[in-house]
Amino acid sequence: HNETIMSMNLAIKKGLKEEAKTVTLELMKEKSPLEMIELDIIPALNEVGKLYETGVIFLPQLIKSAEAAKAAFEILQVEMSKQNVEARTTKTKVVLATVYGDIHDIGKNIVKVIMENYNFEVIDLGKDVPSERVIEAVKKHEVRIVGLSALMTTTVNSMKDTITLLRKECEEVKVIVGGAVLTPELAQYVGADYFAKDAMETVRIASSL
Ligand code: B1M
Repeated sequence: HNETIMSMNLAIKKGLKEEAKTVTLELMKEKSPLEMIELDIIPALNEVGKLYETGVIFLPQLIKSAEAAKAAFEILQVEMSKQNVEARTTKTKVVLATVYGDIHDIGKNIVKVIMENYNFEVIDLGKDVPSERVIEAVKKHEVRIVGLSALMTTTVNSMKDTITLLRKECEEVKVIVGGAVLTPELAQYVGADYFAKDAMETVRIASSL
C-alpha cells in the first residue's frame, strides 16, 4: 500500500489537513495507531524539519505541516483511548511538560498518549511551562517521575534550569528528558536521570522506576 503511505507523507509535507485526516482513516484499516505514528507521522515531520532547515520551505508551510500532523494524530489519539477502556487500578503518576521558551508539543503529546495507554496517569502541563509550575505540580500531585521535552538548542538551557530547581525543591523525583535535539550527552548536561529517544522508551524507563 505504498500509495496510501505516500499520501500521508505528502499530506503532511504539503500541509493538507483534510487530506491527512482522510489518509489516517484509510490507513487505520491496516495499521495500529502506534505504527502510524512511528512509521508515517514522525518520519514525515522529520522530512519537513529538514526542508525548513535547508530553506526549501518557510515558517508558514512548517506551521501547516504541523497542523496536518496534529489532525492525523488527534484521530489516532481518540482511537487509542477507545482501545484503552479496561478498568485499571493503581496508576503511576507522571508530570509532563515542554520546557519554557519552547512551544513544540507534538512529541510530548505522543509521549502522553502512549504513557496513558500503558497505565500511567499523566499530568500534562502543556508547552512553554515555567520551571516553577513544574515544581508546583510535582508537589501538589505527589509525583515522583517528571518528563521534560525540549526541541531546540536554545531551550536545552531551560531544561537545565527546570531540573536544577527540581533538584533543590523535590529531592525524590526522577527526571526523564526527550525531544529532537537531545542526546544522552545533553541529557547528562542538563542533569536528567534518563534520556528517552521516543515514547516507547519513556514507557520502558518509567515502568522500571
Ligand atoms: Co519548529 N523547530 N520551530 N516548529 N520544528 C524544529 C525543532 C527545528 C529542529 C527545525 C529545523 O530547523 N530543522 C528547529 C530547531 C533548531 C534547533 O534549535 N536546533 C525549529 C525552530 C527553529 C522553530 C522556530 C524557532 C521557528 C521560528 O519561529 N523561526 C519556532 C519555535 C518557537 C518556539 O518554540 N519558541 C518553531 C515552530 C514550529 C511550529 C509551531 C511550526 C511547529 C510545532 C507545532 C507543535 O509542536 N505544536 C514546528 C515543528 C513541527 C518542527 C519540526 C519540523 C517537527 C517537530 C516534531 O513535532 N517532530 C522540527 C524538526 C524536527 O524535529 N526534525 C522543528 C515530531 C515529534 C514526534 O518528534 O518532538 O522529537 P519529537 O518527539 C519524539 C522524541 O523526541 C521523544 O518522543 C517523541 C515521540 O517519538 N520525546 C520525548 C519528545 N519529547 C519527549 C519528552 C519525554 C520523553 C521523550 O519526556 C519523558
